[in-house]
Amino acid sequence: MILDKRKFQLHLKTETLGHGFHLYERIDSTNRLAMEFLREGAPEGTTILAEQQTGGRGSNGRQWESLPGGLYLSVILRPQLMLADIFQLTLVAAFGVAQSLARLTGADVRLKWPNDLVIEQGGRLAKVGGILTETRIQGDRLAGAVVGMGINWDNPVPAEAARLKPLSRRDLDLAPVAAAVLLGLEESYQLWRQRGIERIVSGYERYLVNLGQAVEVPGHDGQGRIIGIDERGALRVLFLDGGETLVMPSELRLGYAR
Ligand code: BT5
Repeated sequence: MILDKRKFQLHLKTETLGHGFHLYERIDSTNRLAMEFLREGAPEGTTILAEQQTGGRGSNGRQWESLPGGLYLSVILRPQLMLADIFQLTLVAAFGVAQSLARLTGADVRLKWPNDLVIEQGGRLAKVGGILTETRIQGDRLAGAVVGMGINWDNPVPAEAARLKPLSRRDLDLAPVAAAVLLGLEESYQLWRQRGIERIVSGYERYLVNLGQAVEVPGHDGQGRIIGIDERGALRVLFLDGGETLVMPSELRLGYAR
C-alpha cells in the first residue's frame, strides 16, 4: 500500500476525525461510500481513505481524476446546521485544509472560490486540490454531511493542474499529509463551532486568491471587484457605483488566469 496505515495512525493528532477509518486500495468514490456509511449511522469523524478512485466525484456531476499517489479522503460530520447554511461546511474545510497544507509543506497553498485549493505557477493558478461536500437531508433538517477532499500529492494530474509534493519543503509521504489534512479540518470545524462562521470567513479570505479581482456578473452592467465572501459562501462583488451584489457558486465560475 502507498498509504501506510500504522504511519497514518502515528501521525494523527486529532481528537475525533480519522479515529474510525477505512482504507481502500481502490474504490469508486470515497464520498459515495461515506454517504452510505452516513446512512447506516456511522459516527462523526468516520473517515474513508482511498489510494485510487475509479469514479472520483467533483461538484455538479464533474469528475475528479484520482490516480495513485494522490490523497482521496472523505469525513463524516454531523453538525447542527440549517439547510440554507450547508455551504458553510465547504468553507470550513477549505480554510482548514489550505491552512494545514501550507503549514505542513511551506508551499503557498491558496483558495480559489469556492472550493479549489490552488498554487500560483508560471503566472497562472494551478489546481492542487478540491473539496466536495455532500449532505443527507431528512425532512427539513440536515441528518449529516460528508466532506470529501482530493489532494494532488504525487499522482499524475490533468493538464494545467499541479502536484504538491514537488513544492513541499519537507520530504513527506501520504501518511503525514493525510493526518495533517484531518487535523486542519478538525481545527477549523472546532473554531467554527466555538466561534462561529465569522472566524471562518475571515480565515478563508486570508487564503482567497480572488480578492481584488475584476469580474463580470451576469445581469449587472460593467465590471465589479471581488471584496470577499459572505457567511453562506457567496462572493461579494462591489461595483463602481458603490452597489454590492452577492453571487452564488452556481451563478459564476472564476477562471485560472492571473
Ligand atoms: C472539486 O470539484 O474540485 C471537488 C473534488 C473532490 C474530490 C474528492 S476526492 C475524495 C472525495 N471522493 C470523491 O469522489 N470526491 C472527493 P470541481 O470544483 O467540480 O472540480 C472538478 C474539475 O476539476 C474537473 O471538471 C476537472 O476540470 C478538474 N479536475 C479533475 N481532476 C482533477 C485533479 N486531480 N486535479 C486538478 N483538477 C482536476
